[in-house]
Amino acid sequence: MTEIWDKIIIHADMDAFFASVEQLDNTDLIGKPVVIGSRSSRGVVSTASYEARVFGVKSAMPMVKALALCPHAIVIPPKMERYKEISSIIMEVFKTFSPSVEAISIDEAFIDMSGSQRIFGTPEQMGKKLKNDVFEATGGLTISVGIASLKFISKIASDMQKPDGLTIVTPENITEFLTPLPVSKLWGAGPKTVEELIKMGFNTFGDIRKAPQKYFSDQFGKKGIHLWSLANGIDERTVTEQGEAKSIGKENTLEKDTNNINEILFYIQKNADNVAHQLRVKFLKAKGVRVKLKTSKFQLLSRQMTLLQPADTSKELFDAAKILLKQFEIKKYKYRLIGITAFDLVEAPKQRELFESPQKVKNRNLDIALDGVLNKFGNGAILRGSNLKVKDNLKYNDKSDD
Ligand code: TTP
Ligand code: MG
Repeated sequence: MTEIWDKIIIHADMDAFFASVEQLDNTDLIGKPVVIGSRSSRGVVSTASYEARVFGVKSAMPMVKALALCPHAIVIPPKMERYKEISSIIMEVFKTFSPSVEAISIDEAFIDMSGSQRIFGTPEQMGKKLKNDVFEATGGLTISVGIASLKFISKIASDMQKPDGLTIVTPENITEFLTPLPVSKLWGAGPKTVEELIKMGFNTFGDIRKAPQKYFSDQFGKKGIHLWSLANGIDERTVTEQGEAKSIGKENTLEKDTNNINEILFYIQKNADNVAHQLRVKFLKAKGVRVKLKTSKFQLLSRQMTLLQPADTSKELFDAAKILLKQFEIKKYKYRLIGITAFDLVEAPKQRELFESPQKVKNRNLDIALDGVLNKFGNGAILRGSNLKVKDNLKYNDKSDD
């Protein structure tokens, strides 16, 4: 295979991830049916080793049912910290292949290898090297890899020959690959949509391809166009590196509900400090700001805006939030939760001062001074003088939503 592909996208996903880590850490478990989850009557299966899957055990199944299917299963409670550690190792391996890595869960990512054929060789050589490097770096874990010129096809492909699979779909083979696939493989079609499609007589991608696009948009609206496009091998999506941080937010649940504007501003300011700090640490700027209020009756209200310029200082976020607050009918309700989120994140240029007004540089310098204190003593370390009065109303104060 010597042809050069226009785009090469890898999707890589660890095999029976949590269970395989347990087998790696305890060789007595190798070859045995291992089920991760709590044994309690309401416990749910996180995942199962392939030895347990033979009995029908799978993720999200009640533990009681799993043990009925496989009574000799070895049940192990999850060790999240350990799985996260291994996750970082595999993500590091991915980054040695391409700067463009989009992690989509703890054990899987897209890697954009477009234009790398001269360095890494054919897609097959890339896949083999990736599997080998993950195996070596983790001390013996296997990963399944799918490679295609379209994102969603690489995702379907990585699942085709699990465990320890390598599935390559060349651009010429796309139609042949997609035609027999069941509609349940359509990315974005939930169980309800799948049921509807089957009822309408669409069992495979091939069935969908025979229908005109208009039929799908009439039946399902925008989503219909998306599903029809996938079935036809059309997918414009690219690998987005910032996959892990699409937004950064901070919110507080209060001890006592309030609609006092000064109190609300206090929490907004405090959260803006925190969010701006996180943005700067990650060298990101936000193009949008959202304010979120939850009423005493748990109704969630939110307002958002696009900023004139991407921002990463507390003052800029706070100023935007103040404008947004005017759009709520504040006095109409009392609030139990107050939050601010920065979204539409872009990478911040490193030499930003060169292009900024003296006032903006001053804002940033104040924020950077706060960063120093926060880094050294943790997030609770500093409160602005104007904010000290109301801090007692905090129930628990640290919920990030990024
Ligand atoms: P998956 O990649 O979906 O599953 P897996 O790695 O266990 O198995 P496969 O070989 O089919 O990829 O999810 C990764 C981990 O996320 C999984 O090991 C446990 C966890 N998880 C849950 O806790 N609950 C769930 O419902 C699912 C699907 C996964
Ligand atoms: Mg997996």
